[in-house]
Amino acid sequence: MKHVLVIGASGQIGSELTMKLRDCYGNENVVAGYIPTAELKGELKESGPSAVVDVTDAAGIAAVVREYQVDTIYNLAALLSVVAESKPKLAWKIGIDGLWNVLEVAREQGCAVFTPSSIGSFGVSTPHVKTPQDTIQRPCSMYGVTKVTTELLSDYYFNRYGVDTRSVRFPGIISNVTPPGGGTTDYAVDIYYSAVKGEKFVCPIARGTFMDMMYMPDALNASIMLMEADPAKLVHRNAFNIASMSFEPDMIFQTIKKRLPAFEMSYEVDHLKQCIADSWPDCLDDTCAREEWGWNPAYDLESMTTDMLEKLSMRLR
Ligand code: VAH
Repeated sequence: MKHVLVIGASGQIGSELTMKLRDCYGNENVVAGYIPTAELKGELKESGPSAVVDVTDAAGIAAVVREYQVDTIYNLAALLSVVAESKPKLAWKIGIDGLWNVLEVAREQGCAVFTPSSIGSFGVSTPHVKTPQDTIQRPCSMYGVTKVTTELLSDYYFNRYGVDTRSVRFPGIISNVTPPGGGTTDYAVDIYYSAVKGEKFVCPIARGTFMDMMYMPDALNASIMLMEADPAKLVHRNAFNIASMSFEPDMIFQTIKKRLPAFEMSYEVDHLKQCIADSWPDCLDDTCAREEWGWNPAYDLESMTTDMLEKLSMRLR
């Protein structure tokens, strides 16, 4: 049975990924790694082992990997795109210095490593529609710079040292559990909260701005499927394009309004978020993921909206 460490277990993806991994591999076999300022709570804390893991502390990571005989590390430590622009040095320290520590521990102790990239790894010179798996990557944000470097460093550790590194390029992730923390795509989560609370939503992204988005259950399945995939079939490793839906603000608004007719939205464009969003692709070509490890999302905008409104209504009303 796998022994897994999730670094960044209190984050938007990490918190749900930890619970999903515990379902897959057994509660006791999945360690929730967290930083002291992001204390774990509730089922995440009670359902299995946890440990303080600061990605900038190599010795600390190594000690936890040894103590729990970890063979697979999901490294989700990162600053998201908007926050990274206000703290670029910290974004690099966590995203890349931290990744170096994780890869060195993995090399010394024989662990597989999953460190996600993002659609943020592309820039304005990348083809925006049906973005190819292999194409130009000249991002303009610090978040994007750390994600391209993540892909290259992970490839290097596989090619040079044989470390089993794998990852995907996540789109904007939408979930009904842990709110997002400082990203360009946060609007696609916040809009559902406003709708369920009966509040008018003020959208920070301009009408007509397409971005790839994905419901959390599909993102979690993609991460685990890839790490379970037959390595002999992987032509690519870091990082697979994965896609499930591409929409712009008016499309998600109309999908919600069909279900909640009183829901209203206006626009107040946030310049930084819009500048980042304009540099990202409209929609990815994820043929390689589908062919090499069977990627196949379950949710589209309609089914995600039904589930989001149902789950949030139960929790917030
Ligand atoms: C962000 N939600 O907006 C993250 C993600 C592709 C988007 O990286 O920064």
